[in-house]
Amino acid sequence: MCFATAVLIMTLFNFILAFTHKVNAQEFPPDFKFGIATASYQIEGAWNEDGKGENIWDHFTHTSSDKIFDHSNADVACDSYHKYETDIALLKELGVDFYRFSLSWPRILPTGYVDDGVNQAGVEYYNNILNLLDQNGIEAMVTLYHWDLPQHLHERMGGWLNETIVDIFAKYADLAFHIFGERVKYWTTFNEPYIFCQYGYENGTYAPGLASNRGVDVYVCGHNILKSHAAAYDIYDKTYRKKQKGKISIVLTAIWAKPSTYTRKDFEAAERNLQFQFGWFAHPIIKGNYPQVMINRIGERSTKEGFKKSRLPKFTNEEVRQIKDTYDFIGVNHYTTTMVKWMDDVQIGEPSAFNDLSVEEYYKDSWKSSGSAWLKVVPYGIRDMCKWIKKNYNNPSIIITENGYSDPKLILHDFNRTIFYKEYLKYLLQAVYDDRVDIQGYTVWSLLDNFEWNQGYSAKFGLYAINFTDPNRTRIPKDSANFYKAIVKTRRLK
Ligand code: GBH
Repeated sequence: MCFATAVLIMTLFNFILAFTHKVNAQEFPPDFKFGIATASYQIEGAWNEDGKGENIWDHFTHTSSDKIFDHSNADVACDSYHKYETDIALLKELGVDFYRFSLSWPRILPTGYVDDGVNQAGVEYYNNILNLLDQNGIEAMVTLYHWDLPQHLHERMGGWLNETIVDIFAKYADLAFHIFGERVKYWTTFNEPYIFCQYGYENGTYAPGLASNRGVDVYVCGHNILKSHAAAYDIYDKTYRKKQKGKISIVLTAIWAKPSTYTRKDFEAAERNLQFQFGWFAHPIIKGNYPQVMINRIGERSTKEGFKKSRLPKFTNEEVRQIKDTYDFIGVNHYTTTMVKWMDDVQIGEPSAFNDLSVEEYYKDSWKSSGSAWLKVVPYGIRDMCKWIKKNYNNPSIIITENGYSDPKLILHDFNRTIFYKEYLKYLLQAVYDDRVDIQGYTVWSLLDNFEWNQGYSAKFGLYAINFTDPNRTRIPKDSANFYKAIVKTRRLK
């Protein structure tokens, strides 16, 4: 064989190699899991049926409907309390490996306290769901707390602002593990504490609507959440893990922060933004304490403001030991990206979490919008976020526990959503193959159009549409449902 032919063959060979690599890179790893998510308050309805206690969102929507965009509430919502069989049939249709849903604490414990008695009808409801999932070969990923605190706890003892909630939550978690744990593969304690502490106790835009003690309560909330998480993890670890063989962790807000320019200052601002957001919870759980930048900045500002102690509470050494390493994976909710720009520290005056952070945030004009002002379509953000977590937090196992796109109205031919998923998954695969991030699964938010918190029913995230004036709450598949179904089935993007 002459030299030229050999070169030609080699080139061809290399080309084929590169090509098959590209093709394989479209394929999800063999043990990668696909799921879809909901949350109790957003879908269940039946807000006062069969002994369920009131939760802070029932109370908030009933008393402050002006804070909800369309003045709506989730009294009926998707009526999933009565239609769970239909919902599970949809999961079966999609072919997902797991279903992520949350337990309504006051449906199980009307006052929040185990000692006040268990509501058997509530237990039955979740038993039915878990049994049906099991019969259909769908794994359960269960969130203990997706924002619907028993109203009684809020009124009687101050909810997340009172340290004694740690023990109250631990008892609820223990009960849930005991009753449901045999059928639960993944537990998560809290969904996005960054959001509910900030919106519930600093801005007041979410239940319980407090905004009277800015820069203080928000951190107390976070502190008690971290201790409650650790207590629940410890109980699972000591009493249930061996027998039930599940995994347990927490779900964190992960909005990617891109520096405005490639200057040291903007990099520092973007990094600080991530530390005040993701690091606030990830740092204690993975490394044992709050990010140093939070400790320093909140400490310094507190002193200047005349506080005797930092507004950011301190963990004792014992607490640091208890909180460190309380994760079997990290749950990552990723939707979007913000641009972050350095700015001079806000002058000392009224304390606030915003002032503690002191960065400027904006969206790029070129980013496509969705039905939610905060949700811009920035597909590469999911890859950069995962890479950042790998680098900063010892390469943890990651499960994307939420990712999704909203339409402003009922759209069945939801082309934008399909493109959204296609693009985000493309970058997720790059994180898996090119950056070697340990991503074990992916979860679509959400199964159904549902009650989108302060946006009411005006933002629609579902793969299945619901017309909320239809008393039957009929579920109608969107094009994106077929799209996701194909991905789950073929385990590949193209
Ligand atoms: C998730 O939070 C939640 O876990 C889930 O329940 C929710 O349905 C889903 O996202 C979609 O939003 O009112 O303009 O100030 C994601 C983070 C935090 C994004 C609150 C919207 C309110 C923006 N969300 N934020 S605004």
